[in-house]
Amino acid sequence: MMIGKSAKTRFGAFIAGGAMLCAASAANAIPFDIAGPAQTGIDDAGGVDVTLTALPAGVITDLNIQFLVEDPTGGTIHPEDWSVSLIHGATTVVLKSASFTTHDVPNNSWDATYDDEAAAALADATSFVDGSYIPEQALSAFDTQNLAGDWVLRFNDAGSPNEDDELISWRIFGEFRSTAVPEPGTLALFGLGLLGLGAARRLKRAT
Ligand SMILES: [Ca+2]
Ligand SMILES: [Ca+2]
Ligand SMILES: [Ca+2]
Ligand SMILES: [Ca+2]
Repeated sequence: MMIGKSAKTRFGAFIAGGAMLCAASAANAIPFDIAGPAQTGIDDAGGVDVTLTALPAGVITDLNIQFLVEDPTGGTIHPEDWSVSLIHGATTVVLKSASFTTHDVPNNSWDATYDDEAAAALADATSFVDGSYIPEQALSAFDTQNLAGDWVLRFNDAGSPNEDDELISWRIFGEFRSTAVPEPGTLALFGLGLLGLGAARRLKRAT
């Protein structure tokens, strides 16, 4: 079947309108990077919660977490002993379990980033090497949730407690969309898209 000229014009206007809307929503994706407090004794018996409170409200589209753990006495850290989870509202994501029986890369610090889009998961061979890892459970569980509110980083030592593991720093970072009222510029683009559709309809009627 041949596509008539008017149908082509209309389709073209639709694509143009859609492209404008996409450009508007991409421009609306805002990076965030929020630091939490340091915490001593994250390997204390009974577990330790560390909380940061995010102020900006908006819909999360990607969330990653980075933390730096160190033994300030210069001794070896023992992340193989503990699980670490990130909790927000009713959602808990396990970043790593206390599943390692070996400690293949002994060190006195570990700078870890957990990111669904990282190249690989943590393994015995890369245990506690600084770098980015795919978490045990997907951080995308937080996508579409509100960034605002408490974020709890939970450590739970299932091995030998009190080995001087300390949280030096941590942060959540990624992108979210503000839920604030759309800016006039966004509305203007949306209006242009609709104008394009209207013009296409008028063109169709004229032919
Ligand atoms: Ca993601
Ligand atoms: Ca990510
Ligand atoms: Ca321990
Ligand atoms: Ca130690």
